[in-house]
Amino acid sequence: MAQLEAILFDVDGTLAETERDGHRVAFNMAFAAEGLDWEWSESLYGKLLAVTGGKERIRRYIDQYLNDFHYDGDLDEMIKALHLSKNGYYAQLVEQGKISLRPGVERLINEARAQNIRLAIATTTSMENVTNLLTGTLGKESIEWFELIAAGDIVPAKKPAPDIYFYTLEKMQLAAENCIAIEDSSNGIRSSRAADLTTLITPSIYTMDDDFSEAALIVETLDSGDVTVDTLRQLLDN
Ligand code: XBP
Ligand code: MG
Repeated sequence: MAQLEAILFDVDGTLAETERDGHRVAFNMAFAAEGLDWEWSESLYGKLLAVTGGKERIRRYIDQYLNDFHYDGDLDEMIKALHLSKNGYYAQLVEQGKISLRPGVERLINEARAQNIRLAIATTTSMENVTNLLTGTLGKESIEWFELIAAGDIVPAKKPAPDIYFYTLEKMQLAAENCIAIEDSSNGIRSSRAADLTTLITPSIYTMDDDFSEAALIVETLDSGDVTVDTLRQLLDN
């Protein structure tokens, strides 16, 4: 019988509703600071979320929505700088307390720690966004609660590719059958399932209508679904 050894958390949409009022707002702040008249509305951002990774998302926007855009310099460098600036604004928003954890996240983390379940983060977002979010919501020491934070460009292919989960399992010397992934999106569950991980879904604002047919369990939030460590153990047994 499989034993629950570790919980692997996605970040954006899963730990917190970061996209609409966090990353999106920060992208717009970075565009304005650069003198660009780009403005990502809530609905446009929903479409752009099909692309994972902030740098990749900016590039998709330029390719798909800005037919007349021409940049004389190195576009890769320009995107990199914009993205860095955006992450700076995101950090400010987190610091100002504009983003809080979703219901039940802190409770489940505490419960898992009390039972010596290993914890990790497997995300597409940049490392600094993860550490800023953890510090801003759970306190600085919480970074140590996670044995591994696998983030951003650490793997070449972002979700929905399974690379970030393969990387996490390998680094932690874990078998997929002994872990649960917690995700909020179809890109996330495609990634976790391709790595053979039993996956619990808590849909977020932008992902309510995603395809979650591969989920072991779908709950509105960890609290409303009464998700405990024992719930996760039962999912592995099924
Ligand atoms: C979500 C993402 C990220 C964020 C923005 O990843 O796709 O790109 O939207 O963060 P996950 P960056 O749900 O796996 O955490 O700008 O740092 O990419
Ligand atoms: Mg997510």
